[in-house]
Amino acid sequence: MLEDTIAAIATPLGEGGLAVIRVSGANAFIVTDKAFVPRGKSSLKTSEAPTHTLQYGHIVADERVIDEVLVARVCAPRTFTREHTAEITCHGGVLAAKMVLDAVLASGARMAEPGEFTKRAFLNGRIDLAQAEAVADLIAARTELAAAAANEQLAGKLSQRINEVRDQMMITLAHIEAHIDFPDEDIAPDTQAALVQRLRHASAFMEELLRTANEGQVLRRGIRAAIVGRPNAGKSSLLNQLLGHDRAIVSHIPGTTRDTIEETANIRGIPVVFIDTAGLREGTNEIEIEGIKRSRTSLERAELILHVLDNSEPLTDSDTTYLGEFSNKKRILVRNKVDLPARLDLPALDAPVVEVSCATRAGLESLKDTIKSLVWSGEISSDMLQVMINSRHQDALRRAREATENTIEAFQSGQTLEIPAMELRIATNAIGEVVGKTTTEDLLDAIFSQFCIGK
Ligand SMILES: Nc1nc2c(ncn2[C@@H]2O[C@H](COP(=O)(O)OP(=O)(O)OP(=O)(O)O)[C@@H](O)[C@H]2O)c(=O)[nH]1
Ligand SMILES: [Mg+2]
Repeated sequence: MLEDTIAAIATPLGEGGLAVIRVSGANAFIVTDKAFVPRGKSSLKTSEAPTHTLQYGHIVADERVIDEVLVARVCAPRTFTREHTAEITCHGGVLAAKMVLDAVLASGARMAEPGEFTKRAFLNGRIDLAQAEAVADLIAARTELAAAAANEQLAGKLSQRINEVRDQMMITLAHIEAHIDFPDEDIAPDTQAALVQRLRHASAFMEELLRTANEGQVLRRGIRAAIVGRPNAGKSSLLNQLLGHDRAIVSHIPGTTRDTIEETANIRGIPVVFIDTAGLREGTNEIEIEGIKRSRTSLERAELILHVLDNSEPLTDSDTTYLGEFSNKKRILVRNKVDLPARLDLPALDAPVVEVSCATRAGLESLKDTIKSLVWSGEISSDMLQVMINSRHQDALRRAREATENTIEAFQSGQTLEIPAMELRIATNAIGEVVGKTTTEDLLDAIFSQFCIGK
């Protein structure tokens, strides 16, 4: 598969000033030559141009000029894929880019699969698996913080630490295996103590990384926060204030919101998907009943609940019911309308209470702080950003840690050396999965198919 030359549009589909068609593979320049006619005195064919230069000319198909373009020639190995790469910059617009791509495909390139450029970068050893995943994270990042974390991973900070520990574990394994091969020599007690010490160190390191899993997930996926409460409490007003624009209809008529409305906001660097819902009550008509059903579904799927209460009205029986109902969820009680005379008597509950006014914007910043502190354990130190693991890493590290603990135990209970050796082999394989030292074709497919085409 690495033999053929692949091509794809690397820029988003849609209208834009420019679009880029990327061509990568051993024949990238031969393929491009067939579609590209240099123009002007100093322009050269792609195959004849010096590396890292731009050539001006036309893309031609069936002797017809399709577009006026600039072609970059970038020779292996100093490219993203480590293969010869031509990048054709043409006019933006879905049709122009598509016609240039078609011309390149007709000249002998194959349409790239999603993530195939990045996959080649991995297979050719330019980046490891954790870094490849960071490319996808970077594209998907919705906040600067998420992008910063992805950049650190792309730069290899996580990989570096993983590799250091894995190396230590491999040395230990080699040591044990040497003793299996020469059974006459026992491992000296102080050597064994040193080996155990090294494994303890590795295990503690994995434990530390595993602690970033939650934050890693939060940054990558964002969290879902449902805004619920009885009709007219000010849920839609709160959504609008948190988003900073008038997304949902607000009115004094109870039951305004029927359908659920979802939109992402950047809350202190964390992508939060806010879901405005229909006010909870015994529905009076078919549409409202359906709306309330949807509110309930959103509620179940949400990781956080913002329960909005009207500070200017006394608590009703249904409020009390809902307060009890949501008590098993991570939640914030939002006392809205504090600009009006207070008539709400809220019982003491085990949840943070924040007073806000959507009319004056009072309390909104402190609500954002509360949201952040609930979903983020501790401070977002720049140190943590370097190593925000994802769920695949989490799974691999859990297995690696467990096998490391088993190794220590087997050692200490004086089992024959085959047992700790076997456990330690499992552990090194598992930790190697993070950076792709141990992989399967299925795993690679699963990872790279999540990419967009052209990346
Ligand atoms: N004085 C005051 N009025 C508010 C405040 N927040 C919302 N309101 C008013 O309360 C009414 C209801 O607001 P909405 O945001 O539509 O309430 P909701 O909870 O989405 O209502 P439903 O969609 O019907 O369930 C509107 O007239 C808002 O202008 C506030 O902080 N202070
Ligand atoms: Mg509403």
